[in-house]
Amino acid sequence: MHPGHFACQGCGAPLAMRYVIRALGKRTVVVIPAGCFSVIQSPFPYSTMKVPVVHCAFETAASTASGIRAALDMNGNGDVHVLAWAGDGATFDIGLQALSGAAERNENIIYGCYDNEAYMNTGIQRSSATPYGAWTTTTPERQFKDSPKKNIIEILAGHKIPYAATASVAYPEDLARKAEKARDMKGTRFLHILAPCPPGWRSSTEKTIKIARLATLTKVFPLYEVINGEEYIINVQPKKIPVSEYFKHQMRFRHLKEEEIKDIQKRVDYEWERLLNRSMMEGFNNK
Ligand SMILES: Cc1ncc(C[n+]2csc(CCOP(=O)(O)OP(=O)(O)O)c2C)c(N)n1
Ligand code: SF4
Repeated sequence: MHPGHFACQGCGAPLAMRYVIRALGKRTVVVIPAGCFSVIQSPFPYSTMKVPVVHCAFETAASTASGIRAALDMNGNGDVHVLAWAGDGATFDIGLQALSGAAERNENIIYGCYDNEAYMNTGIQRSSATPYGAWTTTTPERQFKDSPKKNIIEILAGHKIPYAATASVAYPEDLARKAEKARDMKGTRFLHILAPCPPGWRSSTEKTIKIARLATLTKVFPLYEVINGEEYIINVQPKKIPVSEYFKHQMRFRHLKEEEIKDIQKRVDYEWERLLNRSMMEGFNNK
């Protein structure tokens, strides 16, 4: 990426892109649906990317990427990577059908979702990636989001794609390694990258990395890989830090009462145990 992009200060999304695009290299086409990254990348005729970019309709990141893949293959450009790069709204909600179709066909594309846990570009509306308990402009305080964050990795793992992984801008070496691993595989590869958004999370711009790191250390956003939908590998061991430590830096959780935080802690601990159990099982193909 060139300097001079249009992200807000402290935005996690361009950081995530820098690590991924560096790993993929210049022979890459990037597909961007509507969302903050359409703006971050910059308006036509300017571009902060040093590779070709195709802007597409909100719900079509995976289908556009599939089409570009087919065209490149027909023209003998099989070595060019195709990266779909979408927010959580475009991935978890409105583009899920196209993504599921591409994953089921095992299209030879890399799909990166920078997850800022809401529709940020249109003013912080709730998405299905918004965590339980969070404030958004469509979930006012005391009517906070009362359903859990959709588990997108489980959904992708259910398609038995070769590679699905979570990553975070707070762990750049891990993120770069996962992007390189995805680069060197074929088929549908999915990267789910936590990318904090200071205006949407109501956090200080300088705390982006600290908050993202706390998400992993508190087990709220574990870092792991799923190979062929079966083999689970945990990459970072969390610490015994309560979720309240993660919440306290973000005003979007400030209305939560002690009891509510206790319930969230129980859920987070349960999900972690479940993930741990899965990581102890051997993949079906390894047996
Ligand atoms: C079909 C359709 N519905 C709504 C919009 C308006 N819209 C543009 S960007 C956006 C939000 C995108 O959210 P997300 O995918 O989470 O990305 P972020 O803005 O958070 O980066 C919306 C609702 C649109 N462009 N197309
Ligand atoms: S609103 Fe959030 S996601 Fe969008 S550019 Fe600003 S910090 Fe980044």
